[in-house]
Amino acid sequence: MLSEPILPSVGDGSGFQRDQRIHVEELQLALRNKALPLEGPHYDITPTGLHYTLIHYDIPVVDGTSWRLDVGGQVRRQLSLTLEDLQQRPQQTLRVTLECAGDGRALLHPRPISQPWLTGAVGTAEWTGIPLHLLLEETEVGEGVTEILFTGLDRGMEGGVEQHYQRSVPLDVAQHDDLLLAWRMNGVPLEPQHGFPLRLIVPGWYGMAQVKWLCAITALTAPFDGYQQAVAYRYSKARAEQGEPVTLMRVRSLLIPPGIPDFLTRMRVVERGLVELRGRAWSGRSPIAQVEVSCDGGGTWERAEVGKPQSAYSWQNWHYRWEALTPGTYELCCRAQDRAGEMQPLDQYWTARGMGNNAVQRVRVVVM
Ligand SMILES: Nc1nc2c(c(=O)[nH]1)N[C@H]1C(S)=C(S)[C@@H](COP(=O)(O)O)O[C@H]1N2
Ligand SMILES: [Mo]
Repeated sequence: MLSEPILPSVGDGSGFQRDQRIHVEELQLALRNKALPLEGPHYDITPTGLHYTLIHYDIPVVDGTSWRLDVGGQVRRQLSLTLEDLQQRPQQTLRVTLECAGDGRALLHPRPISQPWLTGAVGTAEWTGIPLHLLLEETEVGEGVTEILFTGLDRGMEGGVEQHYQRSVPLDVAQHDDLLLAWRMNGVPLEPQHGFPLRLIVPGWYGMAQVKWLCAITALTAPFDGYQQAVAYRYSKARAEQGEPVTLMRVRSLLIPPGIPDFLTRMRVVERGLVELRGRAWSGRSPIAQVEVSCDGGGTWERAEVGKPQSAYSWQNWHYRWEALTPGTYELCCRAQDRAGEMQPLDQYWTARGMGNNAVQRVRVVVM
């Protein structure tokens, strides 16, 4: 049972509903799971301390020397590997943008109650580890295997179900060259909150697939129907409806708020003149085709300059010169379109669990 909502939200100056009250439990989650600050997209690679985090239960305390990864299920050769065993195998480093599927949830009206992300449940890091397909080849996945299941050490209750955090990916996805079992983030061992000692990286997919604190990999011959797969990460119009599974990141962009902020409201104050607007855009399906900027809340749009992809899986930068010549109040927006033709909507993308809301970001600015 949730407590009575007691805290009126004051908004972040970006369209957050002022009339909706938040529950203390949402605040509690928000303080455990932090977002990338909106100035964070200045960095190509997000400094680890600024990378968003999402942890369903508790961060497990893991002793790296006694830890093992068990690979089993429908396989020819079962494996039980130490971290050293894994590190002696071939390694690969990939720059990957991760985003939580619930990013933008707290901007929804009505607001689904869960981790109340506004914007910024996103970050980009360099992940180093062993390509998953090498381990699958070594263990020899057996006949009839359709999915590979990943189990985290963390345990908790969710929707009344006691569980380890678990997710599966279809076999053909698991066999892709670029999935990693990563033990390094930005050149150093994973920090506890990011999955020490080992996590899965599934480039292009939303965060829920990137299982942290991995302890087991299991080859399955039937669809995994655990909570995080069959219930939690679904697109549906009602909680009772199962809906479609959440997979690849939907197209999205962020704008770094210009000028200086007001402490409480985060309203921006900008000096009159030419203002260089910058931001990032990404999509799990394809590179970005274009980014547009609006200075009047989405009424009129102009093309921004989009930078080249720095890797197949990392966000792209964009910039736009805004001629802020007339004092007044403005609402800045940016919207990206990917090469698959998907474009961010002006209106919210509402689903019962608040997944994949990629509506355009809004930044209120006063030009002095
Ligand atoms: N074992 C485990 N893995 C997990 C989670 C978790 O709670 N437990 N959260 C997932 C979700 S929902 C997201 S968005 C990403 C966040 O990864 P990060 O905290 O490293 O940014 O981890 C995923 N992997
Ligand atoms: Mo997430």
